[in-house]
Amino acid sequence: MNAQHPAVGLVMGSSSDWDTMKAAALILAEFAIPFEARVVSAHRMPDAMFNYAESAAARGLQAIIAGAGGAAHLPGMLACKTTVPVLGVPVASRHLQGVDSLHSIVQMPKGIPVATFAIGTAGAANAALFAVAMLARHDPTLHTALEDYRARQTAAATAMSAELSL
Ligand code: RP5
Repeated sequence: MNAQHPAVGLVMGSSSDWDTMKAAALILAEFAIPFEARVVSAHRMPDAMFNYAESAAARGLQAIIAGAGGAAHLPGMLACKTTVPVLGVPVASRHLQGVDSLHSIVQMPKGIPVATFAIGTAGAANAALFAVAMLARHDPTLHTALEDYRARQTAAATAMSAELSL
């Protein structure tokens, strides 16, 4: 992978989504995946959103992780304009705690898929891990790193039994 050219686009509807989407950025950084992070608001900058989607493939993006809250149209509208896989992250909203975001992202019409993850930081981290898994299919070094990540997770969970004391 070329460190100068992002392989993953990490976009969000507002800088207020960054606290959540940072969980994806941390995973991508951990795996040394070149990525870019941008605010691309579906409602406040629709022309920029379409331009981002339309240029994604030519710029070499292999996945777009898109997070938004409330009327979370960003992932779906990006997916309408590109065949680069879009991974949608519902950001927890103030009034409906992200159930609105989840429904907005997951209920895509047949023909335009958005891979939809859990609400909040777990979803953001898992979207990044999913992107890592996609890239690892053609990158043996990355595949080994992902296997190691899983092994460390298993070891940490296995060690948890020792914490169960009265
Ligand atoms: C959405 O509206 C954004 O994705 C964000 O989750 C939500 C609130 O945005 P701000 O009002 O904080 O900018 O478009």
